[in-house]
Formats: sequence, C-alpha cells, structure tokens
Amino acid sequence: MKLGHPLHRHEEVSSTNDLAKALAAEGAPEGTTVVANTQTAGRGRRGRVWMSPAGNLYLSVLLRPAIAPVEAPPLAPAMGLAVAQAIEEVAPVAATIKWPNDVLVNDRKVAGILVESMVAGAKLSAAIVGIGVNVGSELPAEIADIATTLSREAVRNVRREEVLEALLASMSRVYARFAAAGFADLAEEWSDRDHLAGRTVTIDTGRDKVEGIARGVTAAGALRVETAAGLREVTTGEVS
Ligand code: BT5
Repeated sequence: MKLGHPLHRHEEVSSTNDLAKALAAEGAPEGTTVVANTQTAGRGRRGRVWMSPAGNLYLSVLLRPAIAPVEAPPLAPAMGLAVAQAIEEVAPVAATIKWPNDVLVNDRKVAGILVESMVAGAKLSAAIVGIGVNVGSELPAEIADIATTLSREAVRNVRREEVLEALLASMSRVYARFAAAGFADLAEEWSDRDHLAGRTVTIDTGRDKVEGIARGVTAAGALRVETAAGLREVTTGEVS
C-alpha cells in the first residue's frame, strides 16, 4: 500500500483531519491524503490546539485497517515510529518517541500525531492519521520552550516537500508491517527510540492516575509502568 494517493493539496484548511474525515465518509480509498500549508483550527488530543503557522507540514492520511476499534490505539505509536524514521532520513538528528504520540528531537517536540477513528457499527470504517511536523517556521512564543523545528535542529533549511516524501514512504512501510503483523513487529525498533524508558511518569488514563517508572512498550503498543503495586500496562493516556 503506497500512501499519499490521491493527494489533496491545500493552502489553508481548518484541520486536515476534518477534510480527510469528510473524504472518508464519501468513500475515499485507503491512502487518500490531505496536505495543507497552514491550519486555522489545527487540533491535538483532548481539544488541545496544534499551532499551525504557514510553512510547516500538516497532513492527514486515511487508513482502512481491517481491525476492530479496540485494536486502533497502537496505530499512534506505530505512526510515531514512521515519523521518527522519516525525520532521521532528511535531517542529521536523532528522533525519539514519547509514548504514545509525540516525536522529539533534543527533548523538544518536533511532531505530533492525532489518530481519529471512524466507527460504523462494531467496525472501524477508517482511521485518520493526522501528523503535524515543525519543518522550519518560526514557532509561536507559547510553545517556544517545549517545541523545535527540523531546520533549527539540522542547522539547515529543511524543505517541506522532502519531509512529505520521506514521511509518506516511511508510513507506507510501517503500515504494511502493522497490517501484516501488528505492533509486535515494530516494538523493537520503537524501543530503540523510547523517550520515556527509565523515567518517572504519571499517566492519566481517564479512569485513574498511574505513577511509576516507564519500562518500555508491550507487543501490543501499551506502555509498561513499574508502580509501587507492580507492573501496569497502559493502553491509552496522557503522560506528564
Ligand atoms: C498532538 O496532540 O501532538 C497531535 C497533533 C496533531 C496535529 C496534526 S496537524 C495535521 C492534523 N490536523 C489536525 O488538526 N491535527 C493533526 P497533543 O498530544 O494533544 O499535543 C498538543 C500540545 O502540543 C499542545 O497543548 C501544545 O503544548 C503542544 N503544541 C501545540 N502546537 C505545537 C507545535 N506546532 N509544535 C510542538 N508542540 C505543539
């Protein structure tokens, strides 16, 4: 499966995920991709804002994996691996992945991933993988301390198009492996880039707060946390 076909390019959109969702609802095929130069309502998880100044990369890829909705969570870390690989192809940097969905360079966020599932009955009809990569635009002051751009880290002018090309290729490779063998096939490579391993974390799962030391990911893409009460596996949540 070569993702990125058909490719819909826009100068400005509300959110590429919204356009991809609308295309999915109209029956667009797997691989359909929406790219924009800027977003007026870019979003992260849980209603957070994704700052989207012009010139960075904002894209959404429509996937139609043959999995149940409960099997969708590992798609985010899987795509995180694809983003990290693409970044390392275009820039001489080491990219780490902060479970479940952040990609960091030198401890600062350079890319974020938002996977939104579309469900029809008991089935997953589509998964929209939205990715924002800070390529080279000046970042807003609010995130200056926590975020960075590829051009800054690479100390050269990285082009949007080269990132897009590398990203669509790495996503295609990773997705093919995910579809064939699940996250298990990616877990080892993911672990090589695990930003949280060995760190003390607090995870808000929505139901409770899990505190402990991050001990890597499971074959199912869950985060393993060593707590005072023993090992816990967290499928989704917010890490702080
Ligand atoms: C994410 O959310 O990291 C997922 C971001 C996904 C963005 C893409 S862009 C294309 C597609 N269309 C959309 O509308 N969204 C997707 P989350 O883990 O909730 O992180 C959000 C937090 O990251 C914010 O609260 C800020 O602290 C920080 N942030 C916001 N904009 C940022 C940026 N440009 N670079 C780095 N960090 C940012």
